[in-house]
Amino acid sequence: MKITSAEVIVTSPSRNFVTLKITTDEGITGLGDATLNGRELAVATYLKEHVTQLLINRDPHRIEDTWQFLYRSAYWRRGPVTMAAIAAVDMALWDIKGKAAGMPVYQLLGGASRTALRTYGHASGRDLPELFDSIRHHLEEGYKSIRVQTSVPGIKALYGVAAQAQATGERYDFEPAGRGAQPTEEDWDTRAYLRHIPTVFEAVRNEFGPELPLLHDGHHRMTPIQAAKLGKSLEPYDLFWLEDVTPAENQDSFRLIRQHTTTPLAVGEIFNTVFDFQTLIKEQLIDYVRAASTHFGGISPLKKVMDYAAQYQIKSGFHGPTDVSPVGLAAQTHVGLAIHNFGIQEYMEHSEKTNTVFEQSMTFTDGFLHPGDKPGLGVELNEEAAASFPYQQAYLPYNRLSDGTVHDW
Ligand code: GCO
Ligand code: MG
Repeated sequence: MKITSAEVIVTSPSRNFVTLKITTDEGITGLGDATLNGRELAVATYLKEHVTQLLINRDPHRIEDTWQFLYRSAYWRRGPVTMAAIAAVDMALWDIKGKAAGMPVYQLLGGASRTALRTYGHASGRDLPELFDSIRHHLEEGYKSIRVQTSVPGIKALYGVAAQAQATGERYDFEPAGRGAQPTEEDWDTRAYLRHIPTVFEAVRNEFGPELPLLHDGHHRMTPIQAAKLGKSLEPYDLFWLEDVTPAENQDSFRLIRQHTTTPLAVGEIFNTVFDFQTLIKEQLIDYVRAASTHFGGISPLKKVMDYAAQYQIKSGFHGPTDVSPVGLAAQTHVGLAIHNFGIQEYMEHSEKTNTVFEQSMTFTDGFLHPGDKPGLGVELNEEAAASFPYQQAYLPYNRLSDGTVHDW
């Protein structure tokens, strides 16, 4: 079999998605996700200008060789743009291999290690009544584990909080606010946040009892010592995990956090390669790997990092927001089903429009995801529908402290 074409398709059903479609001389096609939220066209251009022509005439079965070729021959390694581009090729080749074999990708990765993947959903609210409603709504939808985010008194910022969505009955990121020529600017105050969050978890535990697994995302906004303090103050509420407490470029800083708290830690949604996890895994400084197949170079390296993490009893908690396309989500669902050290899968449900563009065999039943048993990844692109949603410039918001300083997030 030989690759005869590789096309990049940019579509924006409710968010921007970059998809690579590889076609072979046997008529089998494969899809890969190359979406990098807020910097989508950089990856689309990287693929179009520097990668697609290199794929023509290659044997699509040689997934590892193609991965190593793209990673090493570029000379310039790593980084989100490069790794999202390589991820798309890797996923598309696994999709083709699965279709050629007549098997879903998880079978090629060793077969199912469980019946389905437990997920967590995003509950949020501007205040406790709104938050409680949102938690109840998620429980009714079948979710068994819940991420809890709220507004903080004194901070106007609402990232991760479904303020508008509450009013319209939709989730906050179906129609993200950040579309347009400039990113939205938000405000931030870490001390106010640190005072408030333990009171929220206390209230949630009082209302929903001790069993419900609860998660929280700190979005890189704390210093290591502030993170240690938050982890410690949340210990009575027995979190499933506390995510991205501090920017993780400096992996060593997690030693300090770990010395102070037994709250489980999840890190890595913005990581690109195993090297970003090296110290965190080998020193057992984290409990969950948050990588996304799309930003981590695809299915092949995601499987490898999880095998490395398994030696240290670290589990998966792959990044699955709606800016990972249904193709990227499917890719990591196949990995999650196959590996032994699966932990939990983030799941938010894509919008109706997105589901029209990407036809999926994935199912979400009673809080559990399954990628389905169609050969390959189980996602088909409706190109006509994709073409009806042209790209729209969109940025993530960012935040500043009260004195105007740009802050981490
Ligand atoms: C999460 C994330 C997202 C990211 C978003 C950026 O835990 O799901 O933090 O909300 O901010 O994916 O593109
Ligand atoms: Mg996060």
